Amino acid sequence: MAQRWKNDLTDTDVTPEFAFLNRRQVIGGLAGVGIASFAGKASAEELEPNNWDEITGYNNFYEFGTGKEDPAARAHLMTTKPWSVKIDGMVNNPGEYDLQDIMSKMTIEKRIYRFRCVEAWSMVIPWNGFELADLLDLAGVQEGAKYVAFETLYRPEEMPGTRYPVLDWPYREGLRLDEARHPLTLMATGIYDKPIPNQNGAPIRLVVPWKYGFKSIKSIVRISLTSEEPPTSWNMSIPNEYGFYSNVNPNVDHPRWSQATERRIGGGLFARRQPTLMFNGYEEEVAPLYEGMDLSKFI
Ligand SMILES: Nc1nc2c(c(=O)[nH]1)N[C@H]1C(S)=C(S)[C@@H](COP(=O)(O)O)O[C@H]1N2
Ligand SMILES: [Mo]
Repeated sequence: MAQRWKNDLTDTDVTPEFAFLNRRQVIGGLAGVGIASFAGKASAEELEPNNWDEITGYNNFYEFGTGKEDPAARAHLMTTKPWSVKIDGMVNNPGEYDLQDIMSKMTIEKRIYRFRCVEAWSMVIPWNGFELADLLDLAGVQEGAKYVAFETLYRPEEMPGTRYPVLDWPYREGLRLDEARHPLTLMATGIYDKPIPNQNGAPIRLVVPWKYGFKSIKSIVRISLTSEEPPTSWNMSIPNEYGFYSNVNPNVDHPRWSQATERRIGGGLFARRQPTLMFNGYEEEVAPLYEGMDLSKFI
């Protein structure tokens, strides 16, 4: 298995929000996964995380409405305790996994990732979480499994947005198994060392930083290993606009807008748009996953 991708914050077991805020964090840029240390590498760059209010006040979570402020206003309606994740399909140890139980077995790390929404806005978010690969190992992936499918909680009485058929609920996403096992792929359980707020996908959500934001499915209740590419909500809804892969790619425009640049949330009214990076800046790490694929076809 590939070596862990390391960018834990340095000085700390307990990090209050101010420590996150007052320190510029180093991220990124390993010369390929498998190199032990990243700090000081030429390709490393500094990222300034967005603040708590930006990260928790401007969200997409259509189960609570389609407005960017709907999740912050309504997601408190969702109850997240107790929480379990059903893991099924092509695994040796299928079952209903209690979240506390899962977390006690995982290594919780800090990761500062760029986040790029398909609507051409972006943020930088300091997550806490564990690698999906470790959870897959716990479940025991069987030979022949090629994809991982995810489902969000569907509980209409707590999710006013699901009264409308904007998407075919429950929200569904999927990854190829090698994408799912990539060390950048995180199951996030915290932000700024606090539990993830409901609007950001409590109590557990996926984070795939080189893909458009909609792949990072929130409030996950089911993970299934399959041999066939699983259906995904946005692809089912608008197939010519949203493909299965949805890698961040400034060279392939969305049918209705350019993907060449992005607006960093919190940059202020007059902030300049910034160029979008191939694979959202994680090209060195993830380009090998797509060798030989025509990325203008496999959108
Ligand atoms: N269940 C669910 N997950 C979801 C969404 C959603 O509507 N429902 N929206 C996606 C989209 S489009 C984006 S951009 C990100 C937003 O994550 P954030 O609110 O933490 O920034 O969540 C993704 N995950
Ligand atoms: Mo998005």
